[in-house]
Amino acid sequence: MKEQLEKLRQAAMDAVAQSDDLQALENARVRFLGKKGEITSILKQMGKLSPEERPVMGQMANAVRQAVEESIAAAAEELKKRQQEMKLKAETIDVTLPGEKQPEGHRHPLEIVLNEVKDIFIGMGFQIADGPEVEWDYYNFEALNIPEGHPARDTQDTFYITEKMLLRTQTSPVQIRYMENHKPPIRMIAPGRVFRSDPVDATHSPLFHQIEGLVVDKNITMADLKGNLLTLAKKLYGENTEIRLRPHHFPFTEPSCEIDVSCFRCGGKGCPMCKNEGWIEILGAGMVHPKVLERGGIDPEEYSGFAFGLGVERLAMFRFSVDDMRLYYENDARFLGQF
Ligand code: 2NL
Repeated sequence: MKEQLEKLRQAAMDAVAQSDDLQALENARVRFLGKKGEITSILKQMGKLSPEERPVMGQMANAVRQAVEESIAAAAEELKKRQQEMKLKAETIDVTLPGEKQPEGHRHPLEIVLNEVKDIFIGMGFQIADGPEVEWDYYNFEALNIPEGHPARDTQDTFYITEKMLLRTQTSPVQIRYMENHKPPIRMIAPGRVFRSDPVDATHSPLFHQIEGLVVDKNITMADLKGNLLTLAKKLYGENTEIRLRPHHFPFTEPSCEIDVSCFRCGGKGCPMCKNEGWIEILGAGMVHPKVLERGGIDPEEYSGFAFGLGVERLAMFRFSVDDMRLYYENDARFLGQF
């Protein structure tokens, strides 16, 4: 029995030493110390021993049980500690590791051009203003000297919401509102979305972007218009750029003109970009009509002003040599990724 106990002790210690997780350790405990365990069975056999042997063997068996119990407890402690360490290690975040590189986005080409133009005007001392895209007929037409019955009001071109409410067809309503709230001197631009019920093609879209500008002060003349817009053209297309004013008509300006810039591709010699004209139209402009100043609450006897409007899509098409405006709205990443 003594030998048997010694063997069992050794076997139990080996089993404990080989347990590399808590479940294996528990299995070892059951195997040796459980109700039907190998050490437990030996203890049950004590009764069969002679009275002289009993205390000696009993003591020995208890010592073995105690040693195995202690070694299991120590091993359990150790395993729990190791488990905790492994858990902590797995959860460790190395803050010095470089981050995962995210694919870079791109600014939308219309946004690029818009920001460029805005920056130029900010540099020239203009304020930037905006206003509602859903407008009253009054601000979009009436205040701009486009009375009822005028062809510009045609329901074919304008998205009406009610008889008196519409999607603005130009950003001019922002300037009217600005005049209502600001006294001259006024130097401002109004960039934004405008809406016209045009069928979509390479150069038309029902939603497009405009930048309109307004300057009002005492003694503003056509020379101010020309000087400011020449500066814009030079900053956009380079110092050697020239402009040319052609007579035109807008209901809200008098006189009115369209402004061409000398072709930034060929410098004016003629090329496919300017269709051999040497000039490219980029702006509409004029001296603010006295009736429009009046509607803005400004006395046309005391003040005068000039105004202009340009299409952002058109500018961006020239800028990036894109010949179909629809590309700007399709959000094809292969297109947008080029800017
Ligand atoms: C164009 C023409 C233009 C204006 C817009 C304007 C605004 C007020 C008063 C007078 Cl509040 N005029 N805006 C003036 C001339 C031309 O835009 O071809 N845009 C793309």
